[in-house]
Amino acid sequence: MRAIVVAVQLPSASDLEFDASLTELRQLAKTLGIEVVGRFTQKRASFQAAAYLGTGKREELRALVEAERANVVLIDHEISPSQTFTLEKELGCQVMDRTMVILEIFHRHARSRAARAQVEIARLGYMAPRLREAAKQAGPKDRARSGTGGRSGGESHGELDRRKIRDRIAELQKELDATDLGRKTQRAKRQERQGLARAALVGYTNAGKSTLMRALTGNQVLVADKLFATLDTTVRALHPESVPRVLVSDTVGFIKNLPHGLVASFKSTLDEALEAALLCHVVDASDPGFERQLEVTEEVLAEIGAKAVPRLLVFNKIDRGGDATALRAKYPGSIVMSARNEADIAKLREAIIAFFERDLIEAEIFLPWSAQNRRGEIFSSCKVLEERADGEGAFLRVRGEAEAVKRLRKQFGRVKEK
Ligand SMILES: Nc1nc2c(ncn2[C@@H]2O[C@H](COP(=O)(O)OP(=O)(O)OP(=O)(O)O)[C@@H](O)[C@H]2O)c(=O)[nH]1
Ligand SMILES: [Mg+2]
Repeated sequence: MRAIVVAVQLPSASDLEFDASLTELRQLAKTLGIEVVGRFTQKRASFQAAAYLGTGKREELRALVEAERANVVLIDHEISPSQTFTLEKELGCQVMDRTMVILEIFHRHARSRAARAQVEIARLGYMAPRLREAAKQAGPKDRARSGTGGRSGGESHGELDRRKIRDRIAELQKELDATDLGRKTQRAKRQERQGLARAALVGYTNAGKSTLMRALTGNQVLVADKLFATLDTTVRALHPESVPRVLVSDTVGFIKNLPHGLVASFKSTLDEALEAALLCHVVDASDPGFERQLEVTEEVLAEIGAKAVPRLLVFNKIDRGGDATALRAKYPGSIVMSARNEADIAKLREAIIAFFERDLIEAEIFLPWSAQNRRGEIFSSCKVLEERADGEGAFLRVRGEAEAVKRLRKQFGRVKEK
């Protein structure tokens, strides 16, 4: 596929922002295996109502499409179904807007049943008005012709499609509920994880979340230099294990103008992760547009109700570029690092553990000689700082999560709190 990327620059968009967005669209295209052979832009006060670009510009673009033998035009905004149709007719090639490109990537990368169902729901929501437009464009002739099909009398094309889509979405929703992410299982899982220390890696797509997940947990999650490599949330404990034991989750990445349907449909996947007590917001410090990416991520987090969760800002890929000193000065408390550097990974790990250690308490537990077979319980739920023994048994000074220590205290009566 050969593509031309096209965008209207509105007065509200700075040159820097505008260029960064088009570069990103190129990357999105690359992720889909589309070769970008040209770039075409226009400055306008607003999008042209009928066809996004002005009349003269559409002529120019048509010539460029022909000259470059392009077979698709990628628009860096979400445009209406009728704008898409008009453009396709005039340009004589396929037209995909930014939303459709992103949906297509999600569609191709979705592996699990849950992710597939979520993406399809979003795609159907996007397609519905476009099918309606197609039916409208096809006109009454087509309507009469397809009227000979098995459709019950009186129903227009549009109505039928709408109903079909509604039914399919309901079906997918049911399927989604039945998967691992189904509400019941989810609730059970949540209960299981309640009281456990949990951190989630969040951030713009391609920032390095999965790479850090791998480094922190030893889990073989997919790392790839493409956008939206990760669609499913994975949860693993820090490895080697820490006290307290910390569960880390890797999540789907965000992007500017993330289609609304996608945000909504991925909310259930994200919800689980966002119940974390700590969000490690990973930022690609080597990207010149990192500040905008940081903002976008914060906007999406606010949109899905995670505004108040404590953050650990992680500036990654510093080996590729970026000004570490400036970042540290501007974002106090942040971590500036490279996933390629083991000492940096250790630093990140320590910062995560330190966050949860604040909630730990210390206590002394008495374990009589007769109960030595239960040592394992203590060692697995707390960190044993010190141990001494007398004629009756062992005294263990432990540090652990308040819940765990209280439970031990109940079980092993004679304890002194510190
Ligand atoms: N040079 C350099 N490359 C990195 C670093 N961290 C990650 N990468 C690379 O960046 C690319 C994206 O990494 P991922 O871990 O897949 O990014 P992600 O945030 O999970 O991306 P999505 O799942 O698509 O949202 C991969 O090619 C990684 O090898 C780093 O610190 N330095
Ligand atoms: Mg990833």
